[in-house]
Amino acid sequence: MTGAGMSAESGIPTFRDARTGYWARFDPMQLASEQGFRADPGGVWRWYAERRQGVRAAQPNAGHLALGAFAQRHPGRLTVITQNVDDLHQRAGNSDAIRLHGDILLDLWLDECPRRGVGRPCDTAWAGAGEPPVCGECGNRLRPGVVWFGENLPLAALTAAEQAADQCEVMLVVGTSGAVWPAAGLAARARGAGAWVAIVNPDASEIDSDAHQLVRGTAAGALPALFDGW
Ligand code: BV8
Repeated sequence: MTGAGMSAESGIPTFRDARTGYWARFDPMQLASEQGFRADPGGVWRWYAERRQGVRAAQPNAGHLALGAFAQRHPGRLTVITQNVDDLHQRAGNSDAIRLHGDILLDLWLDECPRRGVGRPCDTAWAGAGEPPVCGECGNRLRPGVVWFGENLPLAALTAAEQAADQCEVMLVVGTSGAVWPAAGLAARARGAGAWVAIVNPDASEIDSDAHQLVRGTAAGALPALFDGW
């Protein structure tokens, strides 16, 4: 189960790392929420556009590649659950990674199309510079395909993640502060179901007590060593 720290060595800022994290520069509850978007669609859209640029420029790091290589060597033995909205696990070979918080590179319509069934559904007609595209007919806006604070996680993804936590023998929790729920509850769920849980993180997290073993290392440093030879 991975968090933002998994992509830190690919140059994608973590949320809470005080030195570079988004939390340090923006109010995430303001920006990563539906009310924040409705209050300032252009400002939130530009924040995501900047992040999308960073994701597209990033490359999977040695940690992503170690997980991808293991999955190729042992089909069906590794399930990746990620809180991350980038595509680095997928580009490293874990194409079936469970996305708990969606996909930053995807666009969705903000509202149900009022004309569904009576005409062509919403069609992006125009977008002012730095503004989210808008349907010229009904004013519906596009929004990033991520799960915002206060929004439910996709049921299929959450169910698949819970099943993996219930059935796995080992859960590695990599690069998460354990601050965001319900993802943060998956380590305790796996431990409660009998799994051996290890946390890979250079710093303490809010869920360290759920682990049998703490690996004080980074994703790109520790994962290749952990998976070497398997
Ligand atoms: C929901 C997409 C029903 C958007 C994100 C229970 C208790 C308290 C609060 C709640 C609760 N249940 C629900 C809530 C409310 C809320 C929540 O959890 N709030 C928290 C902040 C208190 N949860 C929700 O709203 C969720 N929805 O539950 O729906 C509901 C609805 C309303 C009310 C109740 C229930 C939706 C949550 C999803 C939010 N969307 N992302 C976007 O990206 O813009 S979350 C966002 O944070 C990212 O996905 C990120 O991945 C995620 C979690 O953070 P981390 O991944 O852990 O990243 P962080 O920066 O925190 O930590 C990085 C870690 O990496 C650090 O520990 C660092 O030491 C380490 N690290 C650094 N470098 C490295 C490293 N590790 C390894 N290697 C390195 N090199």
